[in-house]
Amino acid sequence: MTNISVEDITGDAPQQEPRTDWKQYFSFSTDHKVIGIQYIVTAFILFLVGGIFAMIIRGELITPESDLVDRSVYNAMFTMHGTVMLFGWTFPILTGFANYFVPLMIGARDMAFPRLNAVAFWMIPIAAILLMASFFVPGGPAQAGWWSYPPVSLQNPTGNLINGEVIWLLAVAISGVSSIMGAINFVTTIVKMRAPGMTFFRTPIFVWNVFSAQIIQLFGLPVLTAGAVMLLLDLTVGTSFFDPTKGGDPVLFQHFFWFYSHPAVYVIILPVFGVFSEIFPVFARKPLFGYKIVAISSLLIAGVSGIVWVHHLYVSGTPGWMRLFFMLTTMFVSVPTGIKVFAWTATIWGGKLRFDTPMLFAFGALILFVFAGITGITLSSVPIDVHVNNTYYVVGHFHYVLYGTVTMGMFAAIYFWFPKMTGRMYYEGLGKLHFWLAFIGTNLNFFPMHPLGLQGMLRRVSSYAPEYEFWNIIASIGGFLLGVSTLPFILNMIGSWIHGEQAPKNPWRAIGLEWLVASPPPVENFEEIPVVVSEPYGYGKSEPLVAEH
Ligand code: HEM
Ligand SMILES: [Cu+2]
Repeated sequence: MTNISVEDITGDAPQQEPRTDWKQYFSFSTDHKVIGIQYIVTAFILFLVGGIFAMIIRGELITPESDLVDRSVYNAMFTMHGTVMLFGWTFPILTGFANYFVPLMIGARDMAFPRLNAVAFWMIPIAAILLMASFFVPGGPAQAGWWSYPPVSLQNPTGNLINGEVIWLLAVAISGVSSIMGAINFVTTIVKMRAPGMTFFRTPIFVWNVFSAQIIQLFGLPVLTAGAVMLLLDLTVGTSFFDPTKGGDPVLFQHFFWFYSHPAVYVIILPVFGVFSEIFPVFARKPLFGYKIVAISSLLIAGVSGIVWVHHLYVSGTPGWMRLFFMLTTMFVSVPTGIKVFAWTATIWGGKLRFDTPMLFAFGALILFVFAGITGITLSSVPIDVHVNNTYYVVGHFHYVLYGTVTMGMFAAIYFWFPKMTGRMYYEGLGKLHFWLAFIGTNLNFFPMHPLGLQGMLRRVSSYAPEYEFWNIIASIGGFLLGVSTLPFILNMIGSWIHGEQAPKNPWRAIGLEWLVASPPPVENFEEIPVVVSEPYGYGKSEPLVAEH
């Protein structure tokens, strides 16, 4: 291994980093930091693509009639919107941050398997291009929703072998294989490559949460992949696993699908909880309240998440005893989750709060998450879910999770770590503008979906009864506001990356190994592998984090 010291790279002034040549970001690099940024930028581009689909959906729904796009185009829009947002935005951006920061946070020079890491990344743009190509095949993209339930997904109106649904299944399978590779890499890295002294109970919560999330990937993804392959066989070679007209069982697919896809929600949200746990102590200048319990609660969430999936099948002819069992397990998940919310509140409580953009986003996301949690508990209850299943109430609930918490949480992470990753400061004013547009837009867009759902407006429809018009107009205004909110963000990121002020090593005066190295970190991260001597989050305490040498 070549030993490049910080000075070799930075010269005399440690902050005058030579920039990573932009061409590197288009190469098969095995550096976890390059790969991290490749993931993050790719994910953001796909976020914009998914956002354009969302704008078309909201444009259609501003009037009760189906007038903007054809109904089958509308079906394709919500299918592609959900698919791109989940498989193109949330998973890849989280993998991006995990890639960049897990090795730095645990004191490693790279991931355990750098080449596997690069292969896993490059599968994402391939899957994305494949998915977009489905716009150009006869019949257009898949239209069966992001969960692709048979028998709808088994209809093949054009009769072609290459059709939107087949392409959709291939793209999802590629992204699944990429995630399995990632999971093997993260779990190995976290178990094997921690610096001396970095015991599990000295590891930052972000790392704990990536670990918990990746364990879910390991046990869940093979099940989804099996279900997808069986569906692909039904669709192409005429097997009948799920085709009711040939004796198959469509509900079986729902089990395959949700056995993974419910836990997948925690794969997405756990790293966001990790980001909260990193940001709140820094901006409150207090240690994370109940560090060990917060850490353990992540593993508990991962464990329990494996036995809740049937809450998506309450109305699929599920027997009563099963509905009762899964209602109770689902409600139980709120216990470790509640512990975390309590710990963050206690961390913030009485702290010397500073509301820089990362904190604004994290704090706003926490508020929106509490709201999402409350509607989530209502949905776990069988009688309520039977009433609102397949209505906009559900869409409202999960957007408070996926936009309000996950997407806002990811913006918090971007602002928090932007100085570290680029060596530049972002513009605070633009950051705050972005926050307020996004926070107001989220509520305007997604709150109205709750009354709409309770009144009975179904999801996945392009026309609706005129009495639903009022709330839909509000929601569309909120949607367009969210679209607009990305403009100051894009401007800020591009502008600051090129012209921003030089960032110091540790602009937030945060405690953690990643803040001990230059911004951006040198190729090999640490000149000398640090020796960790204390727990993380020692704000207000005097003990050092690493041994002096
Ligand atoms: C500007 C932001 C957004 C707007 C305006 C928006 C709007 C919508 C609407 C109106 C639907 C329901 C479509 C229908 O049932 O007819 C929907 C579905 C969905 N959205 Fe979003 N959304 C946004 C952001 C996001 C984000 C960030 C995610 C995930 C990270 C996401 C994930 C989903 C999923 C999974 C579905 C379900 C698709 C399906 O029914 O198969 N959305 N969105
Ligand atoms: Cu679920």
